[in-house]
Amino acid sequence: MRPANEALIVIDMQNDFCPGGALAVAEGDTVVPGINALMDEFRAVVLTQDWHPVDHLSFASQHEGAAPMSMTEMPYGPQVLWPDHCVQGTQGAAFHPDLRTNADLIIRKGFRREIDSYSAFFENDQATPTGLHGYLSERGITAITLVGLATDFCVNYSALDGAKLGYEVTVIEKLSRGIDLDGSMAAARKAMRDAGVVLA
Ligand code: VGL
Ligand code: ZN
Repeated sequence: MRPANEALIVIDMQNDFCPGGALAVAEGDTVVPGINALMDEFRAVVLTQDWHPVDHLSFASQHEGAAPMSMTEMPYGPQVLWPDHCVQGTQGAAFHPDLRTNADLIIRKGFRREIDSYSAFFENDQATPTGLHGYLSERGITAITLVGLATDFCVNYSALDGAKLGYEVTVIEKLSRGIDLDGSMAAARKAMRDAGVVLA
């Protein structure tokens, strides 16, 4: 059993990010058994859930003529336009059916139409908090281990924000899978390393 100051944060293990889903990550489902087993080691387990309104502005469908996986400019900076995914209340937004959901907290993100939210700590404007930092700090948690989907987006941005907030951050790469859009996997691994994140 890990000490009480350590939390496991399971990022976006949802149907839409698994094979057959709207924004499938290759082999995304293969990490479920390992994540389930790891939950037993931690006294604090948090799940995150990508949770978009049907007209979310990160969806290519909301931008006339835009193709999925193309780029746009939002007021807060560049943004990938995704296929519609993780719409609130749909099966696609539900957790993978085999994922253990006996977590202490489920944090939902990306529910504001105008702002996407990759990180579990801050939305993509880098300013709007999700509340996770308040929760973890009130519980005295100082070290976090991240697993889940996708390595190069939500796991990466959560790890970078966690490091910025002063947490000791570990990403377990074999319990995470990436989208790899235009070299985003290599860029994410370098950014995490540079920020002092341990890639285990
Ligand atoms: C994610 C793209 C869009 C993720 C979420 O969980 O990595 N990626 N929304
Ligand atoms: Zn999303």
